[in-house]
Amino acid sequence: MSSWRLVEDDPAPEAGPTSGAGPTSEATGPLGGRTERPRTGARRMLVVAATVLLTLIGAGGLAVAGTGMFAEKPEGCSKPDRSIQLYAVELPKDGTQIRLGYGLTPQTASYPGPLMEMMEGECLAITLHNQVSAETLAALRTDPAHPLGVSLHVHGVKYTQQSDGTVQSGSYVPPGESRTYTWYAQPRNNRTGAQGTAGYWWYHDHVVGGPHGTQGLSSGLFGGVVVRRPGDPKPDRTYTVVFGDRQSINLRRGAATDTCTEVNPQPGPSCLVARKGERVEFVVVGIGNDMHTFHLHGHSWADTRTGVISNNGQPFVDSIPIIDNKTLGPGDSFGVQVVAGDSVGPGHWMLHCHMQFHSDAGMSTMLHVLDENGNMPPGMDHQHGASTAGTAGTAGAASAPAAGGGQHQHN
Ligand SMILES: [Cu+2]
Repeated sequence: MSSWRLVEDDPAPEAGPTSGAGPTSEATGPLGGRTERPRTGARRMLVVAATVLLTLIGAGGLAVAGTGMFAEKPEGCSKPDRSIQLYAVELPKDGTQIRLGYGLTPQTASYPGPLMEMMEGECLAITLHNQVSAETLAALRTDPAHPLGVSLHVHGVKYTQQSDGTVQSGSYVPPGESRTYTWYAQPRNNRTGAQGTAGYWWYHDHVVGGPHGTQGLSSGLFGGVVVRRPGDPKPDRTYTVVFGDRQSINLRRGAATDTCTEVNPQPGPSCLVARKGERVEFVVVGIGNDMHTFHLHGHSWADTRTGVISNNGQPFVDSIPIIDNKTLGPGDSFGVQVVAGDSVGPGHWMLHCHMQFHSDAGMSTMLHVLDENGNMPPGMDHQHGASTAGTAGTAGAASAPAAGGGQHQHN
């Protein structure tokens, strides 16, 4: 059996007290154990004893992983507290764009995928079933030598390499197959210094199209993750809002970002709706190549882990900024909680990227805040167009006709 071995080199003792450049105080290795010192002058030396490891890289190679060479589950996670099934499926195309989605059932797959909610300390096993055809995955592939599959890669929580969701580690799922990924929401530990994992994160494919899952991301394989602590405020509703390339919100732009109907609007990735007084949570994620800013009209939040201040009896904490706009780069995620319509009332509240050419190109949607009974009071007109070129004038448009061009108007 091969192994990598990292040999920590001690400072050369005969070199004298003044000649040793660089840090010389590290008399012990990271684990406190003194090691044999090859006096090579190199501060560190990687020893590759054999090349068998290379044979582990590739399809099926890590099947040996469960045998104990690697721990399959992170420390403290010897047995999953909960198991769920997740399906990767192909969804109807958006124009010519292939769309994929994750779902707790194949029928409910969407982009973004389902919110993964965990409590700190919890260990979650997710079995991913790849129902996307080889043909579709091949169409998304940028390199004909790249393997076909989908995966599940998560940010923020703990996992071993077998749950990394990459080709490099062999932790992906070929078409028609399944694989179980294990996530551990490691709790804060003051004794060990572990910071904990509570917060807002996300998951995504890391395999479709190429080694970084770029085509999986741009096709819809992503979703939000929330790790809570006991005592965290519980939202009434959570929406995952993913800002991406081509001025997109959840891969949609313009009128497609808001498909709420006046009667019985169905909350979902393209319909953000709440009743006044409800605690609404947004899991905000950046994908792609662009910077964005997340702005919500009429509402503000604390720039903290949860978006709220745990005041412990102190009503004001001036060291924590209260904001209504937050910058988001690719791979970033954060969460906020707001009380819908608090002090501002029901209405159609814009939610948009504040990079002006993004919002002008259609990177803008609405949070529809109804009254406590679920009605929109009279006089709350709004309209939005299917603008992709920034040509639609919106000022003074309250009386514009509701028909045509993807425009609609709610009263
Ligand atoms: Cu933007």
